[in-house]
Amino acid sequence: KEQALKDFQQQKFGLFIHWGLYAIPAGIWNGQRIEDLGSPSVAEWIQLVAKIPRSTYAKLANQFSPQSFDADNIVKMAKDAGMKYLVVTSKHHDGFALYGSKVSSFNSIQATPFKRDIIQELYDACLRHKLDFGVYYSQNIDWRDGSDAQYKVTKAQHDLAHTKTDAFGANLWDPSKNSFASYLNEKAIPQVKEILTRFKQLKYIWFDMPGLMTAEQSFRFYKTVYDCNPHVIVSERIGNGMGDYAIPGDNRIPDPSEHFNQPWEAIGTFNHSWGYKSYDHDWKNVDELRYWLLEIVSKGGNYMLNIGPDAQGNVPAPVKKNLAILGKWLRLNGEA
Ligand code: FUL
Repeated sequence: KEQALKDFQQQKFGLFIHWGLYAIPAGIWNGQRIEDLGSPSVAEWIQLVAKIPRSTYAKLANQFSPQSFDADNIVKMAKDAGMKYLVVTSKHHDGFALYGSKVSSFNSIQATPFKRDIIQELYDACLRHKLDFGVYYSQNIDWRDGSDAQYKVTKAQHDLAHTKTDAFGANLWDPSKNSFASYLNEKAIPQVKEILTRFKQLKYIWFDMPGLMTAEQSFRFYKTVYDCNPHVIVSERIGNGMGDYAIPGDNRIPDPSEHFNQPWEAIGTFNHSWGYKSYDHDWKNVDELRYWLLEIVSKGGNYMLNIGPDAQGNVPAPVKKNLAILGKWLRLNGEA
């Protein structure tokens, strides 16, 4: 694992991909923009913000058929931009898996007319083009199957087990009827095992939003990963201080006084959303990208820059253009 972490620190620049059913509404529900409905106003949170019932949200899968999706094009775009690794959402907070999971049929093969394994295709393309590969996995928040993410345990239990009673991200509008424990046993842990067993060359697993998870629960995830593949490195957001690398925050460059005891990775959006948002055209220009990359890398971190493909699988044109220019500049300076 030490070597894996050293290798990670050498990578410097990576591509983050947020993609899923939320690319279809693209920030608008029943004619209303997400910021007019509540917060957070990132497009992949539409289900929570618009309080969409689980059965209604699941119907989006019937429309998911991204005919323009081409894993090789995306991976080549990342490579030409000087990126050395890629991390893609295998399951975000909505509970939808972008690979053919045997654990839950709410996935890109069984639930959609597309019937393709997006994670497998990106994984294969990364191996072909020699880019390191990782997945994001939302271990705690699962609006479809994760009940209320333990929110309704009694206040006393909260005080005993946690210092926080924060409901942020919990499904309180239409939680699944199962318990959070059964979600862990029957979905999250088995899916993590499935991913680790299937994608043998996986380098990173990017857990996120641990919320009210206990140390025991975070540890279960850590041990599951370790037992399947001890070389895989784990993001800080597994919770309870158990990650292998630190993340200074969403869209945040640490200031020079901040010290990390671990390798770290700053993550950033290209506009103001992780998932595709049809009306957000405020893309970072090339100078801004250069600034973020230089600031972060000169302070010793990695920069993982996000894209959100649209519902057809297209990467927005300004993203492609600016990445190509940035890559050219890096090559001219011998950095890519
Ligand atoms: C957050 C998530 O809630 C966002 O949707 C996104 O995945 C970002 C990278 O992490 O906190």
